[in-house]
Amino acid sequence: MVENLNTSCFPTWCPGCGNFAIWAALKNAATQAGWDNANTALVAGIGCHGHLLNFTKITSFEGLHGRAIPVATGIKLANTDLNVFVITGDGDCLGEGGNHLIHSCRRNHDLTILLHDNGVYGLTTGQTSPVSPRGFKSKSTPFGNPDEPFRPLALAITAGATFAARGYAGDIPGLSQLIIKANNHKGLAIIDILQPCVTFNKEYTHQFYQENIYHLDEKYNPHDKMAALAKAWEWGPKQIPLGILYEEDRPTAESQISQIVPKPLVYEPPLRRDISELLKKYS
Ligand SMILES: Cc1ncc(C[n+]2csc(CCOP(=O)(O)OP(=O)(O)O)c2C)c(N)n1
Ligand code: SF4
Ligand SMILES: [Mg+2]
Repeated sequence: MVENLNTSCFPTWCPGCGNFAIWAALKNAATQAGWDNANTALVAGIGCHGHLLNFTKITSFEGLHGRAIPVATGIKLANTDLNVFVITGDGDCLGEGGNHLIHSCRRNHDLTILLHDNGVYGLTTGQTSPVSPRGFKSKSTPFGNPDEPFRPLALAITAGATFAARGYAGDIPGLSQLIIKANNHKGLAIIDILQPCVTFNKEYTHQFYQENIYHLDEKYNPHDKMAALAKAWEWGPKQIPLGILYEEDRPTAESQISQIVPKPLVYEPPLRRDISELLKKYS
């Protein structure tokens, strides 16, 4: 049982930042599910979200901006026994790293993506991101964002994600359970986490979310792809659904690679080849 998942680093997030709650939810989930240094790896991109790695005592790797997913994919392919989490931001995952999101969903890699969705580039002081609303004023769009925002879960479901959910940083117990369910799912699981950036996003505030989110009820069927897509497109006054929007049972990428099915690659002895003749030829 994991007892203390805090490192000696004191969190540097702004007071009131939604990242604190996501961090707490992840630690709750890890404590309940028994994730630790030996069985779990966290991979982050660059952004305020990525600082979470510095404060959490679980094996981790901070990649380049937009490249968390390919690093996580490599770790999972090397050791399929690990729980592998991607800690990413809306800029990291949908802007610079958007192509990696699409293809990891298409291939159904067995990863859990926690998308810290604050609607801005927080770390670089609040530029407009692919999910910022149309008309959003920031340093990069001082006259208002002229572009339509992405709906991240609609993109993920269309690309082939087999688990798509939305959580809210203001609900730590609910988010903890969602994280456990996402990791239990075999295949590409993504949670779009509504995360207020109290410093740079004055539109998507706690008050905005509390007024506009609602929970999917028990009658909702998460196995109906078209219904899930309709839910993923919902965004408006009192119209932001939370919960598991989509769930599908489909073979993972890892389960279809014959070389790693019998046992994880990491347990194979290193393959030694004599390349002295080759070296002589080209030296
Ligand atoms: C290759 C590369 N491009 C751009 C940057 C600059 N950069 C660092 S973080 C960031 C955006 C972060 O936004 P997001 O992923 O939403 O994370 P947040 O800070 O909001 O958590 C950018 C553009 C970088 N570090 N590396
Ligand atoms: S800039 Fe925004 S996302 Fe970054 S730590 Fe501050 S409140 Fe959080
Ligand atoms: Mg962001």
